[in-house]
Amino acid sequence: MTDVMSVCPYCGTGCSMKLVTKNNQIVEIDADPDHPVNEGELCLKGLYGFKHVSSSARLTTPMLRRNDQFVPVTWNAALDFLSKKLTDIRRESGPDAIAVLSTARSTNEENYITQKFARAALGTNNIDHCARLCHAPTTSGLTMTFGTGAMTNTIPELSQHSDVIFICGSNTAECHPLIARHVIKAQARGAKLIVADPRENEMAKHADLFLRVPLGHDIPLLNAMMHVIIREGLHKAEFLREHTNGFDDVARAVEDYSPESVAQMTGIPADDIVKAARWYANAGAAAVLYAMGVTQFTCGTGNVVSVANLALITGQIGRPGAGVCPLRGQSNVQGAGDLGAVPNTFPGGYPVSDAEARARFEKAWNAPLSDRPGVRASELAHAILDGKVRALITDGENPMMTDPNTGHFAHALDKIDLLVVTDLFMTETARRAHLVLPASGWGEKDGTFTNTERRIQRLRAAVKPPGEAKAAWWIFKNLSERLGYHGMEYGSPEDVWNEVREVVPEHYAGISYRRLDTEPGLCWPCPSEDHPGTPILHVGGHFHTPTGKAELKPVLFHPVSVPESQRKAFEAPIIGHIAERPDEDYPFMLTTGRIVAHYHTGTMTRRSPVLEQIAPEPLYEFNPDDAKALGVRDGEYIKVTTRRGSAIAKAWVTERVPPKVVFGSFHYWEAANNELTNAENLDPYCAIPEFKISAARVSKSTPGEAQASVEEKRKFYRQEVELAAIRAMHTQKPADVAAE
Ligand SMILES: Nc1nc2c(c(=O)[nH]1)N[C@H]1C(S)=C(S)[C@@H](COP(=O)(O)OP(=O)(O)OC[C@H]3O[C@@H](n4cnc5c(=O)[nH]c(N)nc54)[C@H](O)[C@@H]3O)O[C@H]1N2
Ligand SMILES: Nc1nc2c(c(=O)[nH]1)N[C@H]1C(S)=C(S)[C@@H](COP(=O)(O)OP(=O)(O)OC[C@H]3O[C@@H](n4cnc5c(=O)[nH]c(N)nc54)[C@H](O)[C@@H]3O)O[C@H]1N2
Ligand code: SF4
Ligand SMILES: [Mo]
Repeated sequence: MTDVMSVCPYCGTGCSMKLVTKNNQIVEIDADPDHPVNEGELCLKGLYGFKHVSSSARLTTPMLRRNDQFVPVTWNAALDFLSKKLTDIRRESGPDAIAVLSTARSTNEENYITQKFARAALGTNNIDHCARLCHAPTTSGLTMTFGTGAMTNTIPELSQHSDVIFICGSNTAECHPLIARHVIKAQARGAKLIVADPRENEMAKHADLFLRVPLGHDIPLLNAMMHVIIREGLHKAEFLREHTNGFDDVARAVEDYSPESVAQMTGIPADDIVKAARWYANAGAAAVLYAMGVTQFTCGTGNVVSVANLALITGQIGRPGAGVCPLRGQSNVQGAGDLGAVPNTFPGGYPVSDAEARARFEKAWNAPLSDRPGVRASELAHAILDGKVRALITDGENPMMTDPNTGHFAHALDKIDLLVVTDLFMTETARRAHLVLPASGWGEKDGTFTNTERRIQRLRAAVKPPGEAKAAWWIFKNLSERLGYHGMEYGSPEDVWNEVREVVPEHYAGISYRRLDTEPGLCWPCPSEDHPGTPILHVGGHFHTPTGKAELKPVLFHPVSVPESQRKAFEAPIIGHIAERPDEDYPFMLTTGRIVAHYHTGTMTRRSPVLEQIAPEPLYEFNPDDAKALGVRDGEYIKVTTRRGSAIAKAWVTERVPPKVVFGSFHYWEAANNELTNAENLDPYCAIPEFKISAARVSKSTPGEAQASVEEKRKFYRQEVELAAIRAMHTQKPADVAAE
C-alpha cells in the first residue's frame, strides 16, 4: 500500500495528516501543510500516537471465553455463536433486552451501520456511545436553546475574526492543542482571552483575564456576567426582540446574581466579573469555547444553557468569529451522534418518537422500527442489574475504565448473560467478555470522520489490518444477515455513505467522496453537490427550533437547593446544584480529566514509546497548602479515597489546583480514578454523570502501599487474562465450532 492523506485518530480537532508507510507499517506521520485547521502542525499524540497499529498485542482473531480462558475461533464460529445467543435472548426477553454501544472512534459509515443494526436488525433503540459521558449536555442544552446541538462556527475563524475568546471549562492546550494554537494566534492579532477554570491550566496562564471559578460554580458566574450586561444596557435588545423568546425571564433570573454577591459565593473578584462581561459583550465578535468543565456535572445541561443565554443576550452568534463552540472530544464523536448512535434520535437528529421520522427510516431500511427511546449508556449498569438488559455489544468503548464507579459497573458485567466486545486490543472490558471480536482501526480503513466544526473529512487506509481483524461495517452486515435482516447490501464504505446521503439529504446530499478528495472537508448541512457547506450556523438569527427563534431559559443555582420562592417565580427554570459536596469525612474534592500525552484508557497512547516516556505514571495535582498540612513533598505518594473506592499515585505539588481540590486522570489502570467517581445523581435532562466532582479524603501514602495497590488493581483488571489471551492467539489455530 502507499502513503495516504487521512485524519488524526484522537481528538475532535480533526487535523489532517499524511501516513507514511513502509512494508505494510506506518512509519511516520507528517502534518498537512495546506489544511485550514492544523496548518502544517500536529500535537504530540498526532505525531507519535501511531505505534499501536503494529503492536503485537493487536487482536487478530475472534476469541471466545471458555472456562475463564479465551480461545481463538473463526469468524464463522464467532458469528454463529453470537447470532444464536442474540436470537435466544430476543425470543425470551424481547429486543430491548439487548443493548449496543457504538464508538466515536469509528467512521460515520460504521456508526450508521451500527445504529441501523440495533434498530432494524435487532429492533431496539438501545444504542448509545461515549458522548453520553461527554457532550450529552451540549446536545440537550443547545437543542433546547438553538435547535441544533453543534459547534456554531469553524476553528480558523478564531484566529481570523474573534476579538474576544472566552474559554470556560476547557483545557484547550492539552486536549485540543491545535485549537489552542488558533487562540494564541488570535491573541497575537490583539484579541483578548478570558479563561474560567478552577485549575490554572496552560490557557489560564496565557489568559488576559483568569477567573478561578470554584468547581461546579459556572452558573452563578455566567448569571453574574449577564447581570452586569443587562444592568449596563450592553445586551442587544433588537436581536433579542426579533430572534429570541424568553429574555424577560432570564433578565429576572439573573437579578439575584450581582457580581458582588457572586464574588462572595465564589471568591472571584467582582471587578473581574464586570471586566469579563464588558469585554465579551462589547467585542465585535466573541466566541465561547467550552468542554468537560461545563458538561460533566449533574447540572451540565444548565451550564450549557447558561452559555447559550450569554451568547444570545449579547447577539454573539451567527457571524464570523462569534458563536458557541463546544469542543467535541473524540475524533468522530460529532459524527457518531449525527448518524444516530444515540437512543432517542435517528440519523439527522430526528426523534424516534416522531411518527413521520419513523416512517422515513422504516421505508429506507425496510423494517418496522421501535418508537421507545432506548437505554442511555450511563444507565446501562443499573439496567443490567435490574435484569432489563441481558446482552451488551460494545464496539470500541472501554467502559470498565471510563464509566463512573467501576466497582458497580464490574458488578453489572458479572451479572450479564452476554457481553461482546469489539476492539483493537484485549481491553479491561474485553477481559470480562464472553466473546471478543478483532476490529480494524484507524490507518486500516476507509470512511469519513466529522470533526468538532461539523467538517466531514476522508479517512483512508494505509496498511492492511492484522490477521482476521474486520471493520465494524463488515461485522454488523454479516451479523445482520445471520439474524435474518438483509438490508445491508454494501460492498464498501462509500456504498454506506451514499445511502446516508440519500436518507438524510438535507444534511449530506452534497458531500460525495469525490468532493472530499479535492476539498479540505465540508461542513454540514450541505444539501446539494453545488452547495459550499455551512461553516457558520444561525446566520441572520435563524434558529432550528420549532418557532425559528432561539429560546432563552432561566437557570438558577444554589450549592444545596434553590429556595422555593425562586423556584416558583419561573415556569420551568433549570436548577443547578452540586451532587456530592465535601463534608467532614470527605473534605476534599476529587476532579478528573486529561493530560496532554495520553488519551483516555491509554489503549493506544500507552503503546507509543515516546508518549509513555513523557508521561509514564499517574500523578495527582495537589495544592502546596494541603501538601504542607499532610507533610507530603512533591513526588511522594498520596492516597485518595471516596465513598466508592481509592487510588494511590505520586503527588505533583502545584498551584495549578486550588486548596482542597485534587486532580487525577483516567488514563492509568494503576490508579484508575473511575473507581472513585459517582454513578448516581445523573443530569436530569441527558443523564451525564458528575465526573468533575467527588467528595474525597486524602492521606499520605508510601511506596510499599502504592505497590500493593497496583498488584490489587492488576488482579481486578485481569492483566494476566490479556497476556494469556495474546499467547493463545499467537499459538493456537482458531476453532471453527463454538460449542461450549
Ligand atoms: N490529551 C488528550 N486530549 C484529549 C482527550 C484525552 O484523553 N487526552 N480526550 C478527548 C475528549 S473525548 C474530550 S471530551 C476532550 C475533553 O477536553 P477538556 O474538557 O478540555 O478536558 P478535561 O481534562 O476533562 O478538562 C476540562 C477542563 O475543565 C476544568 N474544569 C473542571 N471543573 C470545572 C468547573 O467547574 N468549571 C470550569 N469552568 N472548569 C472546570 C478542568 O480544570 C480542565 O481544565 O479532550 C479530547 N482531547
Ligand atoms: N473520570 C472520568 N471519566 C471519564 C471522563 C472524565 O473526564 N473523567 N471523560 C469521559 C469522556 S468525555 C469520554 S469521551 C469517555 C471515553 O470513553 P471510552 O470511549 O470508553 O474510552 P476509550 O479509551 O477512548 O475507548 C475506546 C476504545 O476503542 C478502541 N478502538 C479504537 N479505535 C477503534 C476502532 O476503529 N474500532 C473499534 N472497534 N475499537 C477501536 C480503543 O482501543 C479503546 O479500547 O470517557 C469518559 N470517562
Ligand atoms: S490536536 Fe487533536 S486532531 Fe490534532 S494532532 Fe492533536 S490529537 Fe490529533
Ligand atoms: Mo469525550
